[in-house]
Amino acid sequence: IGLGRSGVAAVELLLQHGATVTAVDTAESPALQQTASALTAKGATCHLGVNEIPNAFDLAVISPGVRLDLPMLVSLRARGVLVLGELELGWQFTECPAIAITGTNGKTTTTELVASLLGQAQRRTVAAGNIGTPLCAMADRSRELDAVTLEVSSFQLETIAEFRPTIGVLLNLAPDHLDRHGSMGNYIRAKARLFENQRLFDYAIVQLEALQELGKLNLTPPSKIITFSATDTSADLHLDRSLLVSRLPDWAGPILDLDDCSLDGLHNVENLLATLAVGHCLKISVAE
Ligand code: UMA
Repeated sequence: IGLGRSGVAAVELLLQHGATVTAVDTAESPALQQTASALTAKGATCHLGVNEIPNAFDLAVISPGVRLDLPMLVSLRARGVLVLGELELGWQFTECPAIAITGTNGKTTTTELVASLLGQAQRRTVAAGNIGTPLCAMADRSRELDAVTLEVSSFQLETIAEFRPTIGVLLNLAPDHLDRHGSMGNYIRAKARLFENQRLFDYAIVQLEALQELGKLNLTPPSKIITFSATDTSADLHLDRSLLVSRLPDWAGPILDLDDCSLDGLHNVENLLATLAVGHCLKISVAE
């Protein structure tokens, strides 16, 4: 449901794997008609401008922009149809570990930083997800990667089932998309789903202030937690005057002097701290 970038990628992935696919969009426009023609040529059945799906289905895959209370979805659920988001579908075809980054601000920058860090250390990765390339569009190529670096939104996290990043990063939490989620609590609950399938040996890299918010809702990640903060020196990775400092037992001491870098704003300090923490989890050494 939804024929934007995510929906098209999901339809193409399902067709490639032999599924019978009906693609629908509640809107109708010349651009959507072009998209529908291209998908029809590949074997999908497309319906534009519809509010109901007559056929019987085993699975409905929804685009992140589709609200869960869309009447068509409510009726599919009532008919017992399994509803998954595009990210979850992509994950089920992904054959490499995921590093997933979420948070209200800085997701795209940090996803780019992490992908660039991996690239410089000769680790094969692709930046995908909310950043622009849907996971479904590259899942079939994921076997060749060391990890996929995913920017993940609260919309995408709302409809996961088994998605489990080996490293999950939560940058910060501020009110956002409340029209969709209804309340700050629901928004935080959606963001916290990043960690819900993690195992004890996975990593959760979380801004200290955001971790406190998760704690209030009993949503503390079940995995190994590394905290960071640009304003609280009790975090594992923190800012002390101009120094980025680690207090992790196996990486204790100053990491970087910001006086030697051109980096503006505490938000960018936190994006960098989170990226450095990812590098630490992946055992990327400075020499690499
Ligand atoms: N649609 C319906 N019914 C609905 C709602 C939408 O049929 O009730 C249809 C629209 O008519 C449209 C299509 O769905 O044809 C659009 O789907 P979409 O809104 O999910 O957009 P995509 O093009 O698939 O892009 C999505 C993400 N969009 C959203 O989450 C809103 C893109 O994030 C993402 O880059 C892309 O998948 C690839 O993964 C954009 C975004 O704004 C950048 N994200 C939000 C944010 O960053 O704050 C969450």
